[in-house]
Amino acid sequence: MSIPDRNFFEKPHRRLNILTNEWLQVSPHRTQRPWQGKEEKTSADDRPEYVPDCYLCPGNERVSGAVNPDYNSTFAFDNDFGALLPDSPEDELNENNLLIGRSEKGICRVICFSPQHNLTLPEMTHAQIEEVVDLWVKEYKQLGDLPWVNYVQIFENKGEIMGCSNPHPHGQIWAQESVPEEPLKELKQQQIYYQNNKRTLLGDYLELELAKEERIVAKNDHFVVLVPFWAFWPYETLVVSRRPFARFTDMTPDEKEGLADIIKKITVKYDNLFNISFPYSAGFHPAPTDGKPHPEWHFHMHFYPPLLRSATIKKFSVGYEMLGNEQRDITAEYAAEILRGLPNVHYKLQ
Ligand code: H2U
Ligand code: ZN
Repeated sequence: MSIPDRNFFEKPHRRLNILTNEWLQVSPHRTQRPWQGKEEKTSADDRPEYVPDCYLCPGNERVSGAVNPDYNSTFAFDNDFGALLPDSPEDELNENNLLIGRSEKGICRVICFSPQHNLTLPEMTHAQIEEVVDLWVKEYKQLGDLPWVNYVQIFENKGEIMGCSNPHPHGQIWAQESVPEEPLKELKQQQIYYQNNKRTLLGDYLELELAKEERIVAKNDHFVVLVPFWAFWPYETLVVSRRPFARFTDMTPDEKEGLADIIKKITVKYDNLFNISFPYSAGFHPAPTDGKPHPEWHFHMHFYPPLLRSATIKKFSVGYEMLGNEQRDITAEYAAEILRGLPNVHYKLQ
């Protein structure tokens, strides 16, 4: 097996996402193409600390009539409009193997990261982000311990462009019977690799990336953030634990601190990229909570930001991506170099 010269990476080529076993089309020569299409608006960030009609601010009434407590760090509650419900009646449908369906039970939670309406994760202190990490651990345990919950998906939609309904800093949790499609693909890939190698897929991948350095963005003693070789979104990153462990509940106190620190590092860099509060969907992939040991699973987090070349130009996932396959223009190496070079102090404080 030969290592191709740089020319290979400058011309159209494909890369394999080893976590999902799906191929990505990379077209680096296309970055020069002119843009006369849609430009997003950037909203001015002049939010006050407290907003009387925000349904997430402390002491306020939500749409359901429930009243938020006067919380002073984090706060979690059952989503008043949950996409999954715990009491869905159990049933199955199969007509001639053509119409196939199944009931699905679940619990949706909303978690407020801070009582302060105008904060975001990169603007919070390490100690404040650690409180959010502690809440994620607690929710993962409580929901995952329910005998019928087999996966706990924790995520954050940030920014209007990602469909976030409210700027108050918050995330969501969907806990359900089935393992959803994305972690299911990762489960299969990690199991195959572990069976063949007796080491985790992401452990070996991380070792290779640390030796090469070209896709590394930031690191601390417990976590590394990098642009994966197969990244689809322009500035997509992957946060990987240095120690292979599977669950939120496996983290040592030092690792929880490390997770808070690495989240601060990458989100500060993101905000500094275009000097805006940077939008993304981000979330964790811990092991399923199905009662099995999962030695193959390697805890990680994905950041999927939609912006391409400025605060107002979004990457569209349409056309070839919908009908053919995922595609990107700027290379993962270029994105990593840009992110790595950005300051570690938030642009508002520089
Ligand atoms: P997003 O901004 O990511 O959509 O999350 C906010 C969630 O808050 C959303 O799922 C819920 C919505 O259903 N919500 C409540 O539970 N109660 C409310 O009073 C308003 C919104
Ligand atoms: Zn608020």
